[in-house]
Amino acid sequence: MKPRILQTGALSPGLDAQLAEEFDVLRLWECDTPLAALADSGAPVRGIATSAPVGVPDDLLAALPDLEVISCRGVGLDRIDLASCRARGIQVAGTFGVLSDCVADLALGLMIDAARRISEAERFVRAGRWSREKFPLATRISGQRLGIVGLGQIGQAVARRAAAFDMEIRYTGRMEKIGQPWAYEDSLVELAAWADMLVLTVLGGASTEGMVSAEVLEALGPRGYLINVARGSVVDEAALLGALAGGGIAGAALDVFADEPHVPEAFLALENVVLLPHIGSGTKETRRDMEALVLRNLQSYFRTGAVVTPAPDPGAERVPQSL
Ligand code: 8YV
Repeated sequence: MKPRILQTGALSPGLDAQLAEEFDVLRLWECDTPLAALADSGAPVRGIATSAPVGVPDDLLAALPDLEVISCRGVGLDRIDLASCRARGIQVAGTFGVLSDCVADLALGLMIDAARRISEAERFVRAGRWSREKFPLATRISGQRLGIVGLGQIGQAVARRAAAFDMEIRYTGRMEKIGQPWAYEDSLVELAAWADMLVLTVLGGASTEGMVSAEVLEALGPRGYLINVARGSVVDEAALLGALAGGGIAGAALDVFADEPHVPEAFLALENVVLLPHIGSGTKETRRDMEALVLRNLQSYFRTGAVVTPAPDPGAERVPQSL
């Protein structure tokens, strides 16, 4: 008999079809009353396939007493209660390893876009302003100082790329990483004060909520840029809006927001911010690899009892805080 799993939302036509072939899938997003559908579902639900932005809501987790495994498309697992999964012996897998390059590529793109004002310049040309006005000078990124917040796989991939731009690199995080060539700074405020650009590649969730505060933005200062490819929750959005509008920082580039897909109106009116619809891992190649891993984690669990790319242990003494 095929193991019964629950899918929280459509992932891709290919993966949805593969999941349906291998498992007895309860498609939650097609149910009018999802929790009632669970009660009627007959066979116990043993697994979940989900995506990082959706995660597993707490009421759903509580409604699945037989749950054994969660396979998530993505690496930011802040919408899954890892501690309670661990307490219940539920294995949780993310798509670690396969999206770091793509997210780092985008971070570099955003760094260049924000500093060189590429999106703004493009809007300038499209608006027919070139023949009448001069486009203002931008800021060089080569040779500038880059502060990375969270030196996990993505942060390291950003650092390697930035090194090719002769950038000076420092990082902060919960702990110093042994064996890294980049200088560690234990205070985020100090890192921001040193840096020309601050790139966020840190995990979301309670431990990092609002960590880029008004104080951090003030330290980054009027010549500094903030790049966020992590989670919107890491930044105090009201403080960021104030800093962008009032010249407290030079600019920002954001792929993520606190309440996606809603982007606060006030951002839309600002020229000095690049706004993207959470596309860090959004390439055909990376999504194909992520989807293969979502499937492989479930297959591996049901064949061997262990997922291939497990989430870090939330009970570990020093839990990594980086994506
Ligand atoms: C995607 C992400 O947006 O990995 C993450 O944490 O947020 C992104 O890769 C997501 O997984 C798409 O479903």
